[in-house]
Amino acid sequence: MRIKSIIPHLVLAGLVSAHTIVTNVIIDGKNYGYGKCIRPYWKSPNYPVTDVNSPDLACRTSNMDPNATDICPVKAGSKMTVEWHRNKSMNPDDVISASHTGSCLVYMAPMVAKGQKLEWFKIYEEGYNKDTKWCTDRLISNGGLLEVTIPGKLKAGNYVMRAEIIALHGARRLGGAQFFPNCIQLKVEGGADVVPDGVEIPGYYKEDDPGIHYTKGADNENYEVPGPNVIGAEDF
Ligand SMILES: *[C@@H]1O[C@H](CO)[C@@H](O)[C@H](O)[C@H]1NC(C)=O
Ligand SMILES: *[C@@H]1O[C@H](CO)[C@@H](O)[C@H](O)[C@H]1NC(C)=O
Ligand SMILES: [Cu+2]
Repeated sequence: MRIKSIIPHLVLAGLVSAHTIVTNVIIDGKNYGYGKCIRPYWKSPNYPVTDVNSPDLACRTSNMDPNATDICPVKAGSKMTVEWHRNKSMNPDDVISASHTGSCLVYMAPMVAKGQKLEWFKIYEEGYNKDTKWCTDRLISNGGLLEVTIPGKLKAGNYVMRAEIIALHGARRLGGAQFFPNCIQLKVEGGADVVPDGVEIPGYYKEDDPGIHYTKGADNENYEVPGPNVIGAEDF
């Protein structure tokens, strides 16, 4: 039983092209290009994190020094685009394997020095919708582009944005969900004085959360995206 459940994962892990990263951001009409303002990738950039307690669940990197990465400016209340692809070719047809269906989540946290705790609040989530199906399905048909709005009342300053895909194709097995987070460094301009409370990642996710240990099927419309609630309208 155990061997049977492990083999499909190894087979999938071998298909590196099946996986995904945030390759670039587009802010205020400017495409910053591959890797710009994104915390350094792993050696195999598009591999998933599978251990919810791994420090890599934060940003899929071991380099959490803010000074290792540029910071891109963005206006509070504006929309920006986070782009997902399998690799730096950034081919619109190459977003993530169609088999890797799952949810999309976007968090932000005030930027802190290396070694200090990032406190993540959630600004966006998308699970399953009966018309557009899984968030990953919509992303694939959208060429990898995910649009998010920076809360309009956010206090100006430096933030880390954590954009994440949780692929659920293996999630019926405990520990089988695949996490694809990447972190974008942003300088938020304008705004007001709100800094929502946040949670710790790793820490908040448990491997048996209903949105993480999940069997896809007839009940997909009731799938609950894991993590804290998206921050309320009063913060937008
Ligand atoms: C990106 O992935 C595609 C499809 O898997 C592959 O054909 C291409 O060579 C890869 N490009 C790079 C730069 O790794
Ligand atoms: C980043 O660089 C600035 C200026 O050189 C320095 O003051 C700060 O301590 C550095 N931060 C970290 C986390 O190393
Ligand atoms: Cu995979």
